[in-house]
Amino acid sequence: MKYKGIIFDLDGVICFTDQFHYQAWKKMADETGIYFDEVINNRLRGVSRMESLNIILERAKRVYSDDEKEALAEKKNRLYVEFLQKMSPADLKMEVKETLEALRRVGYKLAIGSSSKNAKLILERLGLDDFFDAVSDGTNITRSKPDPEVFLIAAEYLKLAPKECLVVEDALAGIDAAVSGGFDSAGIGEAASHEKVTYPIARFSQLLEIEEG
Ligand code: B16
Ligand code: MG
Repeated sequence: MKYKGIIFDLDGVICFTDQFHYQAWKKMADETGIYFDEVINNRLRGVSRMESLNIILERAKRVYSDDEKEALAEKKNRLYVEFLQKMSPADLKMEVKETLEALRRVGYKLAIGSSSKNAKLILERLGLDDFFDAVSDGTNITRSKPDPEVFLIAAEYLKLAPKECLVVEDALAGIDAAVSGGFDSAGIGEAASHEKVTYPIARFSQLLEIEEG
């Protein structure tokens, strides 16, 4: 096997909570009187909560204090968590579930490398709380993607070197993070077009072909 471990981004790879992020940010922005749309939302993929807010505030008509920003980020998160509470194992795509199980059978160590502070809640809602060998997320990092910290910590949790791990990402910032951490990567969605991605893939199940190749 070319790799011993696989580190998965969560949002956009294992689950699809983009619309929940969008709707929660949109409500916060509308109530605060700040313009926000799906194009701006695309720039928030893989980016931390506070950095996402800073991007949204580029369209604000005044400067917000740190305390005000905390309050806005908390408001968005409360709305977002309400959506997450409605998720269930039925929201885990069969293709994702079966591929993860097949990769596990092959003998890979499997980890999560997500910017989200809600990663453990999402895994629990999907019925994946005990599935991964390690979870590195927004609660154990000080720098968000494109910094490689979240993936370096995931590799450390797996007791593997970056070269022994493959990172799976949907965000351009996530591929940048993988590259600067010394990881090979598989890019899905927008990340498949990154010029430095090792394996562009169109479907999650193609990870099984990488293992064979
Ligand atoms: P939270 P990922 C990222 O998750 C999302 O893509 C990004 O849109 C979000 O702002 C970030 O998590 C922080 O999420 O507010 O829940 O801490 O793609 O790195 O799994
Ligand atoms: Mg993502």
